[in-house]
Parts: sequence; structure tokens; C-alpha cells
Amino acid sequence: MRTQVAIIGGGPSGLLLGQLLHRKGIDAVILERQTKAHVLSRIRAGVLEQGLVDLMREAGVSARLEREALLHDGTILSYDNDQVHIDFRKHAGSAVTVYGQTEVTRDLYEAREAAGAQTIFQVEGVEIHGADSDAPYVTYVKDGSEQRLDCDFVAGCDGFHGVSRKTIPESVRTEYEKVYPFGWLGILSETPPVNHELIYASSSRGFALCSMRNPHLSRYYLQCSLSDKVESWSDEAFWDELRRRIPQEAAEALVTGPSIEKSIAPLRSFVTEPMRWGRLFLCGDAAHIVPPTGAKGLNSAASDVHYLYHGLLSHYQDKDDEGIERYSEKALARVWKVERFSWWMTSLLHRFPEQTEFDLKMQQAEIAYLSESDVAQAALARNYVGLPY
Ligand code: FAS
Ligand code: PHB
Repeated sequence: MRTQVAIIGGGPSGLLLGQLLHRKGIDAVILERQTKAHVLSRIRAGVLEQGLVDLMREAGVSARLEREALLHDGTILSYDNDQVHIDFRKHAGSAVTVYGQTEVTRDLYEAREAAGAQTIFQVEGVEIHGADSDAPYVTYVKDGSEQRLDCDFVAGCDGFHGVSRKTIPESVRTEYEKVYPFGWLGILSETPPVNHELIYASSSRGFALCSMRNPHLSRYYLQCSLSDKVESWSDEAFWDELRRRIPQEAAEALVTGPSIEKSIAPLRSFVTEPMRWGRLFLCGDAAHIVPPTGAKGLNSAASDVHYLYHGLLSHYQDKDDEGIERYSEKALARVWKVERFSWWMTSLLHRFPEQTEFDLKMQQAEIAYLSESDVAQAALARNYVGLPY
């Protein structure tokens, strides 16, 4: 089998790239390890930058998003009972869009199927060959038999645990990592959100986040120990702890209900350089990971897709290779700014096991400065709504 672009991974990165390429008549085959149902069962990101919304529109898959998504003009940061509202419109001239990653993925799968573009599910043993040659190809096993996919380029959109990053020789790769000494316990509940905007809450007991998917579906997170197990957290224990960490007014307004999803995610900052090796291009979580505090995981995958899509388009339409030659440089320039913002938000709002009294004073001073400084609020707002591509 042959295609122009072999895409490894049918998550949001691979699907969005595939749909954008398809709209320009560039053929791409997606190889996905799981079933579609498994991919759609994942509960992950909830906040979209305008850049991702624009890409969804360019991909022709924004109709439901534009009907159903919520627009948020700001967010609240709280520190025990002190609160500061960050006004995105005032400081960054933009809003953010609240629409779950699950729905983004669903819309992209629906469009891909309607277009008759090929996605091969439940592939095993994917291997990328000749990425540093002019004739790369991918082998994989499907239903027990070895297959080969010849291509012009390979897009490694297979997430943190995929094979693409490891295809780049260790002698070529440099990896940067920071593992945080805590995780996030997240639940989804069919209850009305506690507030019309998100609340990022820092308290002496740890961090909490009040988010949502729609007016009837709420998403909450608690900072938890890495030794915590989901099964050791009853719904009641979760709600009680959440009340202790969010501002009193919100705690009193909180509507609780049974969780319909509950999971613990570890937090890390991670970047691999370069994001390109020959005709292999890494996109999204395959190349970088951020702690979700800045709502940047999915959104930084989107900016990678933007750079790679335009690079491939110029190659095929104009025989101009500057975009693909500079892909890694351009993608990483934005990735590192996103890594910094996500690390900063995480460091500001979480409690760290080895934190000293001085460290706590630094957090309090940062929040105090934020609450009184338009400049500081503008810096946070502009990073949160999304830096330019
Ligand atoms: P993904 O990991 O989503 O997709 C990669 C795909 O490749 C998967 O479908 C996988 O099955 C497939 N794959 C892997 N190996 C393969 C192989 N060898 N062959 C074929 N296919 C293979 N971001 C936020 O902004 N906010 C959040 O709250 C948030 N919560 C998260 C919670 C968890 C548990 C995780 C893991 C991530 C979270 N993220 C969050 C980040 C998340 O949204 C990612 O940034 C986003 O999924 C990135 O999309 P992809 O790059 O497509 O990677
Ligand atoms: C979510 O709704 O899942 C969400 C929102 C904002 C974040 C992280 C997660 O920073």
C-alpha cells in the first residue's frame, strides 16, 4: 500500500493533520493501535485556544463545536479564600472555548469517515523504516499479518508512549524532563458546574480545579499523592476534599452527584529535540508533555499540526521545502513557551512536599502581585488564551 503521508496515531493530532491534508487533496493513512471506541473513551482536555478552534474551522469540522461549545472570557485563581479574576477579553482580546477533547476527536473521526479517508485500527508492532532516506515506509501487523505502507513522509502522532520518538536515534535526540511529585485525580459528574468560569484553587491542602464540559457536565480535579489509588477515593471523599480546597462561596454552591468517570493522571514536563528526523515529524504528545494546569496539552499539539500541515502543503503545492526544513525550529520555539507557562502555573498553584515556609511566601506574593497588577494579569491571560502561532 502507498500514501503520501503515513500518520501514526489516531488521537487529536493525527486526526486533525489528516483532515487538514485531506481537504487539500493530500492523501494520508492513519495507523491507530486502539479501537475507535477506546480512543473516544478517553476523558482529557477541556479548554481550546482560538488557534485550535480556527484549525477545526479550516478543517471543516467546527459546526457542532460552534453550536455547543461555551466561550469563557476569564478564569478565577484562588488562594485559600482570596480570589483574583483574570479577564481574558480585557487583557488578551480573546476568549477560550470550552469543548471536550473527546468531542474534538469525535468530530474529527466523523469527518474522516464521511470523507472515506483510511484509518486502520488495532494495528500492532508499528515500525518506521528509512525515515532518514527519501523512501520511508512503515510496517505493522494487522489481524496477524505483516503489512507495509510506503509513503513520502511519516507524522509521529502516537503520543508519549508511541514508537515515533524512539525511532529517532538516541545520538540525535535530547530529552528534557521534570516529573512532579503529585498527580491529578479527576472526576466527571452529570452536575451543573459550580461556577460559570473555571476556578483554579490553591489551598493549604493542595490544588483543585473546577471545570466543565457543558452546563450539565462538570469536570473536577484534586492534586493527589502519586501513591493514591482511584479506588481509595469514594465520591463522597472527593466532594468533601474539593469543598475544603475551593473558596467558601463556591464550596457552598457546589452541586455533587455520582462520578461517571474517575482517574488519576501523573504530571510531567517533557520535551524531545529535535521534532524532526529526515522525513519523520513528531507532533503533540509524541514530542512534548505539559502538566495540565495551563490547559496546553491539546493546544500545543494543535500548533504543531499547524506548522506541519503548512510545511507539507508548501512541499506538495509549491515544491517549497522551507516549512518542513524549519518545522522543528518553529514548533519548538512555541513549545518551550508553553512548557514555561504550564510549569509556572503548576509551581504557583500546587503544594510541593518539600516546600519551605519561604517557598509558600513566594507563592502568596506572586498571587498578591497578580491580584494588584494589570501587567501580571495580562501576561497570564495572553499565555492562557494562546500565544500566536
Ligand atoms: P494522544 O496520546 O491523544 O494520541 C496518540 C494516539 O496514538 C492514541 O490514540 C494512541 O492509541 C495511538 N498510539 C500510541 N502508540 C501507537 C503505536 N505504536 N501505533 C499506533 N498508534 C499508537 N491536556 C489538557 O490540555 N488538559 C487536560 O486536562 C489533559 N488531561 C490529560 C489526561 C491524561 C490521562 C493524559 C494522558 C493527557 C491529558 N492531557 C490534557 C493531554 C492530552 O490532551 C494530550 O495533549 C492530547 O491527547 C495530545 O494528543 P495527541 O498528540 O494526539 O496524543
Ligand atoms: C479540563 O476541563 O479537563 C481542564 C481544564 C483546564 C485545565 C486542565 C483541564 O487547565
